[in-house]
Amino acid sequence: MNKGNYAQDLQKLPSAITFKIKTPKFSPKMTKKTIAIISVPSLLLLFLYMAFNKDSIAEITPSTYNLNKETNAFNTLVWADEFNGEGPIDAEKWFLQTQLPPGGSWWGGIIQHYTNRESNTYQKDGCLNLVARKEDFEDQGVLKQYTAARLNSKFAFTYGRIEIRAKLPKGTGTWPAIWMLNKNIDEDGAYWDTKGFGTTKWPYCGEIDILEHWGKNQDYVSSALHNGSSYGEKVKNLGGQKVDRVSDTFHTYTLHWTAEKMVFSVDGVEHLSYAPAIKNADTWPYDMDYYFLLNIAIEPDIDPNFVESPMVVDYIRVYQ
Ligand SMILES: [Ca+2]
Repeated sequence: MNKGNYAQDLQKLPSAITFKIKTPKFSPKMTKKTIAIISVPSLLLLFLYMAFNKDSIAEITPSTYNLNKETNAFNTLVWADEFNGEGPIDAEKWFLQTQLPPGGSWWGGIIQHYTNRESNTYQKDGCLNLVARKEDFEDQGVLKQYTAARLNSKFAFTYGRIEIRAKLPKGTGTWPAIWMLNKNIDEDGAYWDTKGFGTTKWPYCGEIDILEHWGKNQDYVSSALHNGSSYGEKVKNLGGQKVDRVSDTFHTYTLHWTAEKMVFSVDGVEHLSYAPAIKNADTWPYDMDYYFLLNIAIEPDIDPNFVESPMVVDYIRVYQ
């Protein structure tokens, strides 16, 4: 969702992540015996680490992945919203993010306000309705011509099978997304940041785009991973597929997320699998808690005849 959206922030980021390794400081009083006591177990640990690491690299093969997949069946429902209420969304499960980023515009040149009003987000007939509208609306001293909403889940988790049944809005210039961010993202106004978890800048925190749809490319749904190794012009971990009448019929969007890989599919048909050969802080910041975001962005090329269009979500379910 944030693809290429943080150009200004990125300029402030260091060109590489560096790790400082603390070396023990030996005082003149330390004897050779002391040094031997410290270094012998250290060398043993290093040897064991190398031996173990070699084995674990050898273990990751397609055949053993299937074995892991079996053990990662994820059949226990741990969190869900079926959207069975009427009216406002469940405040115990969702936070409506409205605070504008510095400068007064959401990243990527999108032009809507995100509001916490029921007219943009409500439950009806067993579904969430997240509605993008053309309307003048002033908030935080800024007048805009479009409104929508940006939900943050108050539930965050690591690994699982995620199922979302949804219909997407229609219209050139609409950009709906159901995605995830690391709980540790440093983003003022985001739910987990307001709870004190915001320590890490995008893209190093990590992002998981379960589904995105651009109204200008109707019925093509895509998924992507953003992290220290893939962002902005460097984005390479993406995939998508054509889906039948994505705005008029419900489809089930699934992410299967294990310690080994992520697999994205629609109605059981895969379109992206992500399993970097080398997993490190840049390629795989995905052994940590993530939360859901649902939003509809409005791009500047919005159809001048656009009035309103909803993202309708029947359910979101997380199995572990
Ligand atoms: Ca439902």
